[in-house]
Amino acid sequence: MTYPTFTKEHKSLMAKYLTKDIFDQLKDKKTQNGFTIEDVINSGVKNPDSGIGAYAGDSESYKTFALLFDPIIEEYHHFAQDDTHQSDLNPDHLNAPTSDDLDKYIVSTRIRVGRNLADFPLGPAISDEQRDAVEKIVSNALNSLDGDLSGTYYPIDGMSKKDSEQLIEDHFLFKAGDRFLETAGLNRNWPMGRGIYHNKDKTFLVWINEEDQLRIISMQKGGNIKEVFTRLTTAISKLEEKMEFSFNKHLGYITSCPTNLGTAMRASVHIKVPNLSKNMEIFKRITDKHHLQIRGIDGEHSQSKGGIYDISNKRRLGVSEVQCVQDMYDGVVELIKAEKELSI
Ligand code: ADP
Ligand code: CIR
Repeated sequence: MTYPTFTKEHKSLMAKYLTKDIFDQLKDKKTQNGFTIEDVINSGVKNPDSGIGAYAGDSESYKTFALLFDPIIEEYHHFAQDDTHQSDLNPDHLNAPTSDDLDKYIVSTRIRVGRNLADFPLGPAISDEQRDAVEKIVSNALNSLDGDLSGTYYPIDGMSKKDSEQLIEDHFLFKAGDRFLETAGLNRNWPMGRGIYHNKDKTFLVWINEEDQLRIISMQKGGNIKEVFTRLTTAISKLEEKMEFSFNKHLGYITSCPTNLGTAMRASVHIKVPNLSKNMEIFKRITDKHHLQIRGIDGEHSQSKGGIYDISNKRRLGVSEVQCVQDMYDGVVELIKAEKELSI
């Protein structure tokens, strides 16, 4: 492979840090799963509007291609190479009292973590057989859960179009990967090996073999953030008894996209803030202060509808899971205060 042609349209951190010199040092390297620098950067080269533009094929990619990943991780997470990751999944450490305001402005709350199995490559480098094996291991483990977490696994292959469209519209199911995931190799052999597990009330869900092998999700209507976090942490520890997740002390939980490393957690609310949406400067000032990201309500790269936004933590690495949720909670309380002031 030769050095890619970057235009001024290429805005990703990958395009910023992949100099010709770094490229030359990486171009002949390969991980044990055969992942190369060409595979790492393909999504960002083909999609100039990528923000990050790089994916890992296995945990080894983060070491083999560290000359590229380290500066990306450092800039995105403000996390230096000698820092170590902190984990805290104890809901008692979260200060998130409920209130009428939270329930009034928050339409729904969702917290997810990404996880991958220690013994398999990540999605961008996994083979069809390995992906099917992951599906089997994870769905069997899920099917043995009981109580509030007990539910059913639904493979996407064989699901009716009507059912899958309804689940996507209701924010429960993922769609086939967009052009970013497609060029990262994450849509190969779609929809085989992919599926969703959920309990009866759809408050506990696990996506299998999307961007990560597991996306463990706790969600419900309204603004009881602590209840959602507590359900999630219980589920994580039950699953940890049944499988080993890919983890290292420096980068935390290993994920295919470097933005998810560490806690791999995104804690979000769908919040109705029509006045703030007309005052983006105030909106942005508050979200920046609390390290939050604003997304549309149909997921990443989507638009807001009816003044409802998806607000979530941006920090994931070098901060604990409790801190991720605390960032979101504190920011949301301040957003609601500002929204109320603007409505007077
Ligand atoms: P991820 O959270 O896995 O990084 P997305 O941003 O694509 O990915 O969101 C996945 C789905 O979850 C989308 O359908 C999105 O609308 C839904 N979602 C995210 N946050 C919430 C929330 N607080 N309430 C309801 N649905 C949500
Ligand atoms: C980009 O670089 O913009 C896309 N590859 C998405 C990056 C954000 N990460 C993610 O959704 N996991």
